[in-house]
Amino acid sequence: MYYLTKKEDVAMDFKTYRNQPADELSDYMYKVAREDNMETVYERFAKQQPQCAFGAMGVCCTLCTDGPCQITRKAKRGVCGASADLIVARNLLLKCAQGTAANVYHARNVARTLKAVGEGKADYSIKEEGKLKGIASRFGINGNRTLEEVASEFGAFFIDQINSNDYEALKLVRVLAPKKRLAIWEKLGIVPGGPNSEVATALSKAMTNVNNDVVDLLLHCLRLGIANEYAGLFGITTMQEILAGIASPNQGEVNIGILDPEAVNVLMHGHQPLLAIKVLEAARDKKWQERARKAGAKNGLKIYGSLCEGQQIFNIASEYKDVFFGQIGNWIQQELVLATGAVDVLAFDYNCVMPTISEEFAPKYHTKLISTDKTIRQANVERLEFESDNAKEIAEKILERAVEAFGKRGKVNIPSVKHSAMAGFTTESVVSALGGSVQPLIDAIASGSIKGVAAVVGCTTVREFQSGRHIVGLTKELIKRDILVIGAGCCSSTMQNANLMSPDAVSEAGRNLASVCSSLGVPPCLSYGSCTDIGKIIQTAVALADALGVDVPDLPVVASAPEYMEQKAVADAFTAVAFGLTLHLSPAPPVLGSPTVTKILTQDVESLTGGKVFVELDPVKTADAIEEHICKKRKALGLKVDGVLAKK
Ligand code: XCC
Repeated sequence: MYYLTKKEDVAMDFKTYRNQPADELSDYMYKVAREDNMETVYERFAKQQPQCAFGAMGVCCTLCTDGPCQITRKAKRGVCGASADLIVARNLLLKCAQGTAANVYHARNVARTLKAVGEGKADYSIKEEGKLKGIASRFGINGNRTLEEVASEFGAFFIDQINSNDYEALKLVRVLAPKKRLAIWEKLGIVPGGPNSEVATALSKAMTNVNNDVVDLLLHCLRLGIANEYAGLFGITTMQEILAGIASPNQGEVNIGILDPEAVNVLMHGHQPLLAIKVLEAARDKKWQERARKAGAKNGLKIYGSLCEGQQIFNIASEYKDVFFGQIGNWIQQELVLATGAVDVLAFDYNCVMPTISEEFAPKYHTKLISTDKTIRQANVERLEFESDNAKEIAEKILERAVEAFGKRGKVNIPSVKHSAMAGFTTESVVSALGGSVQPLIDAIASGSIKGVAAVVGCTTVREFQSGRHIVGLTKELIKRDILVIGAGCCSSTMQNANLMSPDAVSEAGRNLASVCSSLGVPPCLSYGSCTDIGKIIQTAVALADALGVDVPDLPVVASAPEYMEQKAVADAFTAVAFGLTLHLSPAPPVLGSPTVTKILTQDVESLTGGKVFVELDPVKTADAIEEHICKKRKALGLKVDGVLAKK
């Protein structure tokens, strides 16, 4: 296993990589933007170099007015007396709290919509009755009443859970957590209460001169990780599936080249897909297609997805093939997508919209921006804020603005190459593709046809000039070694752009994995969707562990966030570790300034939860480490390793 323990490991061989996009279409658009004198994320990153080493190591504290303090050879403590360990742990807890709060905010929005549906006050209906009744019954909500009553009661229950106090264990955890996990969490005292309350307590603990106990601060990160799963990720996907339908495998087009120069193009960008569904439904109205044609768009009006929002639409796109035209790209690509000049409306909800979109790119390339979530305020951006009872109205306005903006287009420059990919995998759809149970997957793992499973998830980053290179390099290495890859978030987009999520990507897979995937007609890299769908990956791991009668850490399964970037990823990382997963991270999180925190996260925590973190910046070495871990777990389960049946 590879661990980062030295300060020098933060540095990278900067000569090896170009600070430019990794995939050819993005690279093409990057050159277009540069010729137009636009500064992109790449130039901004270059201009920030060298970045502050204290910040990178996590040993910069800006909490009080006696600071900012930095831990150096000369100064082992900040003015208040805080050590490097304490500063690093507090900084990490703050990031984890912020990420948890964001996921829970998203879950609360979905719960409000579900409740409003039950009260007859929303533009939505229940698509998955069985799923709603199934989950509601686990919390004692009687399914023999009307669907509306069940929806309203479950929505209200979920909101109450979010708002409950942290001195009472969260019911969501007590009821839904696998028994073996729950026992471990109880022993560690990390069964969380209400997530908002947990976040508030975390913020209090991370104040100046409150808590000096590094272990307690890190255990609080784990508490937040568990709350993040059940009150955040699990809630988001479950309730969105109830309202929008369960993901099902389908084929679609991806990357910038799919934008149609002859259509009015609407991009739904962000993380919360419920409004996008109304936009898709509205776009079906012939009126909009006619208005688009009348405005000069020969091919009418088309809707596309971007970032995690797009991945979630892609998951259920079988239903919207007539109006949904594909998934455009990942976080790094957003400026480049606008540089095509072909995006008429970019409608975005919270998270992952660069400020340069509204300040520089949209004005330059004619794009009309619309923000749809009340957390957002951006100068010169029209606000059409989503409420569950005004979604149809907003959807119509978005389409209207798009037709208007089409008439203002300047030059259009779209790369001519198109890629396709398959999406729509989830525990249910994987089980149904396997004929109704996880047993075939277990058999394939037991026989060695699938050596193990790696969840390659999360963001993209330009740090260390990765820009998708780590995601693609690692994924290729893993499938070559017969390790099935599950993608989510911007990792899914990056794999889609590199043609790794199309069934013909089996040509890149090892012989055994290729044969399993070919017989099922699926790619060797399965997209579970958005970064918020990471919760579903955890559920698949739990289902596998349950079927085998083991605990999650015993599985030949690894998680990796090869280009993690923002705070939700920190919360998700603690979710993974709390569930006992070994987690690869790159770039290095800002903890290396504390040998204690680094050691706890990379070693000691394994004896507590079974999970741990390792950092590796090189994709091939990352694959080596993942394969080594998977083989170790196979051996412990008595499964064949390299064709030999291992002794227990
Ligand atoms: Fe943002 Fe989700 Fe990260 Fe991509 S993966 S950079 S959070 S869009 Ni979520």
